[in-house]
Amino acid sequence: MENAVRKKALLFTALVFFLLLLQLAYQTMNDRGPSYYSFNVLAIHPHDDTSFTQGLVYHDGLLYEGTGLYGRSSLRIAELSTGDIIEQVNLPGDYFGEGMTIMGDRVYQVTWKENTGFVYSMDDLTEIRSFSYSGEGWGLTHDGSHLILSNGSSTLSFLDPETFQVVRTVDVTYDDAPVPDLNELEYVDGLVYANVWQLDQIVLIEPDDGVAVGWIDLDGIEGHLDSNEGIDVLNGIAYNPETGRLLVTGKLWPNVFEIELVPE
Ligand SMILES: [Ca+2]
Repeated sequence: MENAVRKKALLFTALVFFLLLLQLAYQTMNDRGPSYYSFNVLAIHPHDDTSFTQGLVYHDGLLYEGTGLYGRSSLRIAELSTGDIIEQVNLPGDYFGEGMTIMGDRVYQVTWKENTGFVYSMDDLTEIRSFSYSGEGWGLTHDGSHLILSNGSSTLSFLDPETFQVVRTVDVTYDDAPVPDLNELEYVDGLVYANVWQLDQIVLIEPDDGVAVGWIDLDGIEGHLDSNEGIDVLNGIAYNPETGRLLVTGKLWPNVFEIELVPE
């Protein structure tokens, strides 16, 4: 009898201990602060230094890029390793091209203040249709179900890829303060990576609640450029899922950098 009681007490203690451990593990997971990364440059590729980069996506050894400025906006496909442009379509002169993304076999591209987006076939950039949306267009990516659009504020909009209606929006915050100037985007492993306009910083965003869960500090990356002459700001994030590396560039930059993240 005494043994049975002792066994029960032991079991109960073990259970309490297990539950405490579980709670501790759960707390550790949820209390985890933001992650901070610096970078290592692993490869440097050529990039058209007349390209005012606004959107960048990697796919099968190719770099898809949307470029801006009135009269110079385009969508192009280039070989990553050589920078050679394989396909290019130019936007009408009164459209300022902005972010682009590849979803399924289509390329979506938005424009800055023209409230117009374009859909192209992925292979040869044949225009399939155009669409309208309200507000400015800056960066564009997708999470597999919705297009994700930035507009220079701290708000991301999730759009239905067929109707282009806004399904929901999320406000991006870091330490409970808004993170403004969100620009070029890339969806990587469940997070939205965003260039912050005019900063050498990429913010990692939890798309459900907009909380900034990490930062990549790219300060000093411009020192790796073949030339700094006439360059504009960092803008352009692509992701190679085969290597897990990010590809980053900037407006009018002569290079695209393949980088790995270094936890700080
Ligand atoms: Ca991108």
